[in-house]
Amino acid sequence: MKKALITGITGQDGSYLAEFLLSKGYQVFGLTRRTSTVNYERIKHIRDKVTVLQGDLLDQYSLTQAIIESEPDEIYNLAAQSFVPTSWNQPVLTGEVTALGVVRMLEAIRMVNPSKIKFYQASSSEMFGKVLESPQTEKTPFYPRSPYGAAKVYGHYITVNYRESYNIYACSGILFNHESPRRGLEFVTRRISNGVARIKLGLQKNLILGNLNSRRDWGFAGDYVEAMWLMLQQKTPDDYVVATGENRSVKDFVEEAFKVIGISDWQKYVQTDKKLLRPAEVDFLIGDASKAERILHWKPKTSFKALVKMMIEEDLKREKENNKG
Ligand code: NDP
Ligand code: GDR
Repeated sequence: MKKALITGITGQDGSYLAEFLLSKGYQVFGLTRRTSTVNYERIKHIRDKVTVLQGDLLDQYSLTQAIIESEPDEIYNLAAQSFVPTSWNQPVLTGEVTALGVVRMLEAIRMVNPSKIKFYQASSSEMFGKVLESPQTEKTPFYPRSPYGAAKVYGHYITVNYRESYNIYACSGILFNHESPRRGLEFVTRRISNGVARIKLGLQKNLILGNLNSRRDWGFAGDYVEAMWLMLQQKTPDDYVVATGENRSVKDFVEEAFKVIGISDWQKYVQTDKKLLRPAEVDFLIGDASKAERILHWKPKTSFKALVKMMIEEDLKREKENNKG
């Protein structure tokens, strides 16, 4: 039985990856940080099947200890301060967790078992930022536009560097935006799906958003975790872009979401607020995942329309449940 350690198991991707690895017969360990209120909402359905270890990307000793205890074949480093706007409010914390957290994890591997443990780093299309070419590939130069993007660039290069310096099997997955009903409520797609569901149920009148014109390459998180795993099953470690190759604006997402609940004049319900604009924006992202398709035989399975529908339906169910009686 293979063993995997997932940092960020309580997050969106961590929960899907844990499910996926359990279905492949893995013994799954998850690193969670201490909080005053326990936060296992996304993994409550598999809580009895995974072993939770306490640790924090800010704390070197706890990472080393988690590896010694779990003896993993594979480590998926998904933990991060992952919300871009927060990275302007807390740039130092973002650097500590999202950038230096990666090298702490790699150092822990180097200390415990560098020849056995395979490492996956959750890199991001935010590294491309103010894009220098389109579509973006593994060879496109980086131009991050936020403290978060800059931190991910460090995480990416330190992963490549540990592979080249110490021969560690380390991969960086450059994943474009991926969403799901488990997405945090602060991210735009979930803000839209939840807001639209609440409007449908008469619980909310308007949806307030920021920049409606930025464009993203949106996929489904459940599809993307398979690509993470595939990267660690190859003969040699490498870096891969994971994307759908399609891009849409925030406005397109809003329009499609309102369509699901049978509303075509969505403009009546949507307002914009300048406070939600960012100091520097990433206007346009579109990924070229042909390397992942060629080598990993990975392709996205869920269409944009199906993703929006799935998110609205889940939010309708959840809001009905929360507001019954
Ligand atoms: P989430 O924000 O949903 O999850 C982040 C996870 O990191 C949570 O489990 C959180 O724990 C944990 N975490 C945060 N800080 C620490 C810390 N100091 N020590 C230990 N754990 C910590 O992110 P996603 O699941 O969406 O993303 C997973 C990874 O992929 C992230 O690294 C993100 O930056 C990256 N990424 C995501 C993309 C996306 O579109 N979703 C695209 C590209 C990259 P807690 O529950 O306690 O807050
Ligand atoms: P992003 O995701 O910054 O791409 O990072 P987010 O959903 O926050 O923003 C996408 C785009 O939507 C615009 N936008 C809004 N965003 C939010 N959050 N709230 C709003 O009300 C709103 N209105 C418009 C934003 O300006 C932006 O252009 C995500 C995270 O998961 C990162 O961790 C990950 O690395 C990248 O995706 C790839």
